[in-house]
Amino acid sequence: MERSFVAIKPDGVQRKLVSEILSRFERRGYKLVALKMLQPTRELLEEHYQEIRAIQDLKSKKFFQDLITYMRSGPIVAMVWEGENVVKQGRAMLGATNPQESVPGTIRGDFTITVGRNIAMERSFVAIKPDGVQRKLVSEILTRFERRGYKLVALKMLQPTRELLEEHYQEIRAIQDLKSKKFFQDLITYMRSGPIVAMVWEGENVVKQGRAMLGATNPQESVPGTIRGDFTITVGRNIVHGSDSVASAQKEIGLWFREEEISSWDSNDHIWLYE
Ligand code: IDP
Ligand code: MG
Repeated sequence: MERSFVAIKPDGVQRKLVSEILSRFERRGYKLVALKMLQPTRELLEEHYQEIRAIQDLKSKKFFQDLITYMRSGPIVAMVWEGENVVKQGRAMLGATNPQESVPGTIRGDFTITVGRNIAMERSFVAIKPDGVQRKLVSEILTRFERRGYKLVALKMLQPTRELLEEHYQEIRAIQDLKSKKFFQDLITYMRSGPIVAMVWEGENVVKQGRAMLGATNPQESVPGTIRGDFTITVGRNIVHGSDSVASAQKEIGLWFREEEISSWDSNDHIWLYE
């Protein structure tokens, strides 16, 4: 049996993710052997991060000081978990250090956006297709974008016209025209079979990361932890749409929403999501 030290940093506590993170280790089957909330001293943190300090000393002290300030910005929750291979598996459960590289299903992949600065905000058009609404997955899909930290700036339920959908899928129509019209007509019929929930989400790199959260177009290739990998079986019923580039996001947002339907607001967790 091995033990690992795991700590929920000040942003995790501020964002009310203590229970979520505890639950992930518990349900995996690891045994909790120590737990306390504390506000660490500077000395403790300098000792804890001494290897990072050693490297940083060579270049700049700024990064290290920012790290200490961040770690002292509120209480943390320190834990020791015990179990077979818990050090390596615990790291796997956390996900990559950089949330932009953390995959859905990991703690960082599900709840964090950035390690960086100078963030360029982006918007993506995301839609819950008629099968997603029918299958009562509206709240589940909203939850996944909210918990990641993205900001909802537009939302409406609507039944799209044929004209809107033909415009939305015009690239697919262009390709399909060359072979058969059948697939395109089926797609339009499917997309008109019930109401859709259309949304605009804002945040760092939300177009690319939103696609990663949806999973592959074909559910047979979507991995567990993604929306399609968790809830769908076949490509013709894949429950969600997400813009595939910043350019198509712009086009799609303009198509589905009027300017006044997009809300500009400050999210109060911004300072806990972005450095
Ligand atoms: P995307 O939605 O992941 O961006 P696109 O290639 O843009 O994927 O295709 C648009 C939508 O058309 C898909 O989400 C899916 O609903 C549908 N679709 C794509 N390929 C097929 C197929 O081979 N059979 C049935 N439906 C498909
Ligand atoms: Mg597409």
